[in-house]
Amino acid sequence: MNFQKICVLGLGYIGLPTASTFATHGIQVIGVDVNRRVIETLNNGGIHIHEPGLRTIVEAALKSGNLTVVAQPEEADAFLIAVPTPFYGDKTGEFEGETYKLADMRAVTSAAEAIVPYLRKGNLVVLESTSPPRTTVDLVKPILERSGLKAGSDFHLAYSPERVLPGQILRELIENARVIGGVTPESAQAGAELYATFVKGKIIQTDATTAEMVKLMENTTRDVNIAIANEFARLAERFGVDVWEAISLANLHPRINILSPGPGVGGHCISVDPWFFVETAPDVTQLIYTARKVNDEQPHYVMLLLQKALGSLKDKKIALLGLAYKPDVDDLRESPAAEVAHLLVDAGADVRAFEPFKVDGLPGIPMAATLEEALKGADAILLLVRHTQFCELSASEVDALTSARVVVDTVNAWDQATWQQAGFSLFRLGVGKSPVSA
Ligand code: SAJ
Repeated sequence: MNFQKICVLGLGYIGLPTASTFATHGIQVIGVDVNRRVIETLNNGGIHIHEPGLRTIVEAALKSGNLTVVAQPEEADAFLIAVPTPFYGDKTGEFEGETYKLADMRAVTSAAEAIVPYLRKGNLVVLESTSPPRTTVDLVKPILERSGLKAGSDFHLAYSPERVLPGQILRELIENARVIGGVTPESAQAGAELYATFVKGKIIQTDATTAEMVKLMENTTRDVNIAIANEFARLAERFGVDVWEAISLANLHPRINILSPGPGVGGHCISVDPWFFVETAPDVTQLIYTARKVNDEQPHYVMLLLQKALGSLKDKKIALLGLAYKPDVDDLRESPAAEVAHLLVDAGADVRAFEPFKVDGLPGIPMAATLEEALKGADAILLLVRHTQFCELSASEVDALTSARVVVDTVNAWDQATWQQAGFSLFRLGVGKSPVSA
């Protein structure tokens, strides 16, 4: 197929990099967003998303005239849907007494509806939003067929999961392997031809529901593997073992790769996607459900660890280091560190959080503008994110800035012996040998 003009619906973390990359590869791209502020920001030369290199490519795409940002779709050769699929905050499902979260598919529904008036014979529509299995055939296809055209014969329809890592999006968009699942083999072929515009990784064709499952399976596997690491941490504390040492020894086995325990699982993918399986098949997803629960409980577990180290939390001054959902990013969405902060505030602790990548932090969490400010006068230091700059802090440097003697490290950043020598009691998550068991 010959693609000269495409329409990308949703200019968020995935849609904007994708639209800009197509535009800088010579395709005319109509970028559509329902949020007027997003459109204004982009058209005024600004950017609403932090991602290394994104500003440069968006500027280049706009300057070339290949990218235009508007509120409504128009006729095009292909339509890409890259809108968010979060879960509902207030609606849950229930299976045998256990509640689970429900995907909010309203943005996908409206994006598909917005395409209908512009859909023409021979067009291609690709859904990229992470979605529950069968969304392409059971939700998107019937909406698009309201146009009077039939998917698979009059127009092509495919699902292609986005698998890029935040922080590496622009590189991975081009280099990663890309799966395209069509409602027919011809639809998959049309999708493969579109992405071949810039994808250098392998492009693999399959059916739409397989492609949807692939994405959910990747992130669910990661979630379950982190859950078992978190459970190993609890076991190690019980048995007087250092889980970090045990994991590194187990990982010497050629077929074992245990992930890292920590304060929980955050971000808008791994802590969300497994629910899409649970929601659509609660009777066969006990393991996935339990893993989600283990990871969601982890912030509470960290609070208990701090409580064990410190006694009561009431009015204790806690210097909380890191609020981001993972190391060296400024993204605080679904962050377990932020969840810990909220739990501590609710428990009456006097929290001062320092997040070097976003010093403004989040509403409801008292913030310190600098590390010095957070540490000064603290009763305890709680390390929640493995930011490089925190890993590089030495015990003596910290000693000079604080009167706190209790330090809790949830991410294995600091060496027990060095910190003990500097006069701190260092408690580490998953370490039964630490002062926790003394
Ligand atoms: N985490 C741990 N222990 C670990 C690894 C991670 O507790 O050993 C935590 C992190 O701190 C973080 C959360 O898990 O809170 C998720 O971080 P991540 O780096 O595993 O994943 P994301 O959400 O940044 O990106 C993932 C990636 N998926 C996989 O690695 C399978 C990425 O490729 C996907 O594109 C992305 O989800 C997505 O958009 O779905």
